[in-house]
Amino acid sequence: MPLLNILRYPDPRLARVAKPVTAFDDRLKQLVADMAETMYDAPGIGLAAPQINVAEQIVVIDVSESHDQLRALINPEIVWASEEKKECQEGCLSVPGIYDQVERAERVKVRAFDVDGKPFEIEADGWLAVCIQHELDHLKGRVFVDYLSPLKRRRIKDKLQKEERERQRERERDRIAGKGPLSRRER
Ligand code: GNR
Ligand code: NI
Repeated sequence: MPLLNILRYPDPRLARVAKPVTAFDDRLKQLVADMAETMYDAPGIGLAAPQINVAEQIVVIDVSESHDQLRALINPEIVWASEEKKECQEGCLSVPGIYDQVERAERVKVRAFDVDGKPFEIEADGWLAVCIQHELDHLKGRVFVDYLSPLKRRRIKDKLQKEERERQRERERDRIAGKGPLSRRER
């Protein structure tokens, strides 16, 4: 199964609002399997479809250390969030190398469908609650840096754009040297 390429901030495709899934078919199951593999490989505790350039409401999450608690959330909705908030250090596979504090609801209740179209609910706290809110933001076109100050956001954008230009230069150099395109692992 192929690893999927993860878009990096500030790619405008990360800012699109994801559409609901309408067909619970083999294509969806394959996509979820590929997203899970990509998430574990990264490694990350969650991945939302917009991050792999699919503008649909699909999320995979596994906050366990044993990597055996995979959940797929299709068309998820937060139906309740606690008044109590907490600050948490967040990172994002689409914002590599950047970590900062974000305020989230301490507990949430989320309603979603599994890959077979069966509805379920999760009441979450701890890392799972943080991750659910982070992933559902991706479906709305939001990334955690949107909660930071304009100054911090500007610095993060500049840093990642500089890194992107550097990667492009390297690709160009390798192309001229006659090497093939790099695999995701080498990038
Ligand atoms: O792997 C991830 N770790 C993480 C840590 C703190 C808060 C949120 C996250 S989600 C992130 C993976 C990711 O970018 N999902 O969209
Ligand atoms: Ni993320």
